[in-house]
Formats: sequence, C-alpha cells, structure tokens
Amino acid sequence: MKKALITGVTGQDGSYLAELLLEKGYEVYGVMRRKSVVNYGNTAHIKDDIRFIYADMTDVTSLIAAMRQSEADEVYNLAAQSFVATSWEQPIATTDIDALGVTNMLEAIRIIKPACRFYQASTSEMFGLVQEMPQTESTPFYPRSPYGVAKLYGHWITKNYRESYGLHAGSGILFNHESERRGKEFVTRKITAAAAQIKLGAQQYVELGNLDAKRDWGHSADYVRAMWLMLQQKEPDDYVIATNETRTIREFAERAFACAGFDIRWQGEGVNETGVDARTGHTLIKVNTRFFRPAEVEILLGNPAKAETVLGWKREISFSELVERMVKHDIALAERELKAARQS
Ligand code: NAP
Ligand code: F7E
Repeated sequence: MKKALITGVTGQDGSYLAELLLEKGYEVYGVMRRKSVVNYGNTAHIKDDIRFIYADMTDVTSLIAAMRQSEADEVYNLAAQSFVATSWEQPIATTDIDALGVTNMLEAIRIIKPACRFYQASTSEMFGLVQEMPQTESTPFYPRSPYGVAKLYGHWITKNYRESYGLHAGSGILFNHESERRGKEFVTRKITAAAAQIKLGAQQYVELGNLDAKRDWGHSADYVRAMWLMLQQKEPDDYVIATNETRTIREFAERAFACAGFDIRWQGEGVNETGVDARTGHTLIKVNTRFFRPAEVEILLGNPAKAETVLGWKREISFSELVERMVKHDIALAERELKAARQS
C-alpha cells in the first residue's frame, strides 16, 4: 500500500486529492494546522479515513516529524495562503508559508526520505502580466502580487532541489480551478453563493471588483488527477494544467445568475456598471472599488498540450457544468441554512 502525505488537506484541492488517493488504495496522511476549534474543513466527510498530523509549513521541525511518522512515498504540497488579495495585507506570512514553506517541506524530504516523490502546487499567477498567449511551460514569468512572487520562489526551489539532489520533484502550474468546495472569498464562489442567496430572498445584490479580468477556469476534481499523474511518471517535470478557454468575470456572473433563474443585463460603465435582472429590473450586481487589487492579472489562458500528450490528462468537466454544479450546490446549501434558521 502506497503512502501519501498531503499538506493543505483541509482545503479545496486537498479534499478532492484525498478522495482520489483513498479510492486508489493509498494510506493518506494529511497535514493539519492546530486551531483553537478543531475544523476538518472540506475533509469532514472523510475525516475517519485520513491520518491527520499536526504540523505547519512555517515549522520545519513539524514537517520532519510528519515525514518520519508517515514514511510517505509521495508528498503533495498544497498548503498555502492561497487568496491573492490577502497577500497584500499579509505579505510576510504569505512568503513564510508559500515560499519558505516549500523549502521546509523539501528539506524534510531530503533529510528523512529522499526517494519520496514531491508535487508542488505552482500557479498561473506566476505569469501575472502575461508575456505570451496562451501561456505554456516555457512562457516567461512576471508575478503581480506577493502571492505570485512567493509561489515563483516555491516553483524555482522545487526545480533547484530536483537538479541539485536528484529528487523526484515537479510543479503543476495550475490555472484557476473551482468547485462546490471553493472558499467563498474567491470570485466564482462569491458569485454562485450570492446568486443562491438572492434567489431565496436572503440577499439583495452582490458587490464585485474588476469585471473585465479574464480567467481560465476548470474544476478541481479534474485538476487533482493531473497531480497524481505527474507523480506516476518515471521522470519528474513541470506541467501546465488548464482548459485553453478564457472568460471574463462578467461572463461567469451572467452564466451563474442564469443558472439561478435570472437574466442579467449590463448598464453603465466602469465603477458605475451594474448587472440588472431583465425580468424584474432589480439591480443584482454592483461594482465596488474595495475589491480592486493594487496590481491586477488581466488575463490568463493556459495551453495544457504537454500534460495531455505526456500524462494523458484530459479535463472532463466543462465550464458550463462547473458553473451549474456550483450554483445548484449553493442553492441547496442556502435552502438548508434558511430552514435551519427558521427552526431555531
Ligand atoms: P485552499 O482551499 O485555500 O487550501 C489551502 C490549504 O492550505 C488549507 O488546507 C489550509 O489549512 C492550508 N494551510 C494554509 N497555511 C498553512 C500553514 N501555514 N501550514 C499548514 N497548512 C496551511 O487552496 P486550494 O484552492 O485548495 O489550492 C491548493 C494549492 O494550490 C494552494 O497551494 C494554492 O496556492 C494552489 N493553487 C490553487 C489554484 C486554484 O485555482 N485553486 C490554482 C493554482 C494553484 P487551513 O484549513 O488551516 O486554513
Ligand atoms: O479572483 C477578480 C479579481 O480571487 C479572480 C487562487 O486560487 O487562482 C486564484 O487566484 C479575478 C481577479 O482568484 C472580485 O480581481 C472581481 O482578477 O477568484 P479570485 P485569483 O486571484 O485568480 C490562482 C490561479 C491561484 O493560484 C490562487 O491561489 O476576479 N474579481 N471581483 C474579484 N475577485 C474576488 N476574489 N472578489 C471579487 O469581488
């Protein structure tokens, strides 16, 4: 039985990856941070199948202990301060976790079990101010946030340990991927949760930032398969995982609100732009500059040709299915929450 250690197991990707590895018969160990109230996050439904180890990416001693305890054959380093907007508010913590944390994990592997295979969660945010379209493994990097800069360090240190020590270490350069388990601060989930609340009359409108930004969105369940495939290859390497489709935030909102039964029409321009329901005339979307970023990544579009050819990876969940699944899930969740509130 293979043993895997997942950092960030309680997050969106960690939970889908844990499910996948459990299905494949792995013994799954998950790194969890100590909190004042125990919270299994997205792994609550499989918590009894995961062997949790308390550790923190900023504490190498705890990662060495996690390696010693798990004797992992594969480590998936998914832990991160992953919200780009927060990286301007907490640049040092973001750097400690997302940059130095990677070296901490690599050192723990090098000291305890150098034969262990290592996956690093790199990101399309490293392309930032994009230098070519679409982005591939050879596109030059130009990060635009403390998060992007920290992740670029993680990317390079992974490559460096591969070349210096011969570790089986590789990075997945993953473009945005969402799901029913996405954190509610990210724009997709913020929109689908709001559409559900508005449908049930629990909220009037949602405020968003830059509607013109374009993203290449896939589903997390598809993307964790690529992580696993990467560690099954004889030679370690870096791969872009993306859909080769890009859409604006405006388009995502139109689609999500349509799934909830609304028909969004846009009025006004810039910070005065609003999304109005054509049937009722109600304003459902407003722009608030509070959600603008100090520097923006205007467009991302990834070409996954290498992953498709070498790994045989293919995404299975389309953009429209992704949005529909998220909206349906959030409507059902909102209904349950409203019912519980009425009963209490
Ligand atoms: P997520 O839902 O925000 O999960 C992040 C995880 O990291 C959580 O389990 C969190 O634990 C853990 N964590 C944070 N700080 C930690 C620390 N100091 N020590 C140990 N654990 C810590 O993120 P995700 O969307 O699943 O993304 C997974 C990884 O892929 C991240 O590295 C992210 O940067 C990267 N990535 C994501 C995307 C995307 O579109 N989703 C794209 C490219 C790359 P708590 O529960 O304690 O907070
Ligand atoms: O923003 C714009 C915002 O926060 C997407 C992380 O998983 O993917 C994610 O980072 C876009 C940006 O994700 C709002 O300005 C407009 O242009 O959903 P997001 P992100 O910053 O792309 C990458 C690949 C990662 O690696 C990260 O870990 O949407 N936007 N209005 C808004 N964004 C938010 N959050 N909220 C708004 O109201």
